[in-house]
Amino acid sequence: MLKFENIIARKPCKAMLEGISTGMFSDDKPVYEKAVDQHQEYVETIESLGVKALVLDALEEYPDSCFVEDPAVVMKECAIITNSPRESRNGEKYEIVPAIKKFYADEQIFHIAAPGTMEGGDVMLVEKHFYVGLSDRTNKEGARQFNEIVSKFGYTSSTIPVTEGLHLKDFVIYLENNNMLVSAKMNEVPEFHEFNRFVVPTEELYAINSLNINGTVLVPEGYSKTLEHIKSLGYPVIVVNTDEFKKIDGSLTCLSLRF
Ligand code: CIR
Repeated sequence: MLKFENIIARKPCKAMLEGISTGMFSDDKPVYEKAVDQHQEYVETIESLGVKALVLDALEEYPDSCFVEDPAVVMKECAIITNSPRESRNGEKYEIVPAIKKFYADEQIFHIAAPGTMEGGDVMLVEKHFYVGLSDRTNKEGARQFNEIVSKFGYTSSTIPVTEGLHLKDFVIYLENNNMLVSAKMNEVPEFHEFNRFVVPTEELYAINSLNINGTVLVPEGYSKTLEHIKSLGYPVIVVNTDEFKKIDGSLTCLSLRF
């Protein structure tokens, strides 16, 4: 099992009201003050599981900058700075570097370069294999460069088309111990058939993006069927309210880099 010692998070900014939204989960605007409280609760919950948190200051220039999972992909051996194709998010890749440099030496830091694009929400690690979603945010060239980098460290990777919405991890999550949460569509993907899959009911789609932190699974508030399933697999669970982030398509994994 992956053992995380650190997370990097970034406080939400007031400009999050202008964050990008597909309307996939809600048409409402987030309430900044509530988001601040929810963010703090998220960080404290992860800290309560024995993980150290580096919490970065809010960045008003980038409405979606609290979603630090997207501008970088981190693992024990290296960090990869990604390259968002969305103009309002692309500059986050520069802003995350100082935090990354606190943990990684220069020779451990790599970059996805144009014409390659990628966001971390499309990258899912299963043991030593990365599944990389090909989406509106991550293209084939980005996935090719990613493969070249991670293969230096003994990882493999393959691509999975994302056709339902934003990122791969909105539709499939690996919970460890061979367990996966999937959408009905991801349930059909042959690469995932070797896993013990739970098809999350359509009305609970947001709960796919649950997050295993060192054996305990954080589950978004309000999704009883998925919660009961995760409990039945034997995981201790903690329910976390991320409703304000959900309004701009942000879920649990998006709010941290974990390593
Ligand atoms: C965006 O559309 O970029 C943000 N509003 C949401 C990003 C969510 N990130 C993630 O799932 N990793």
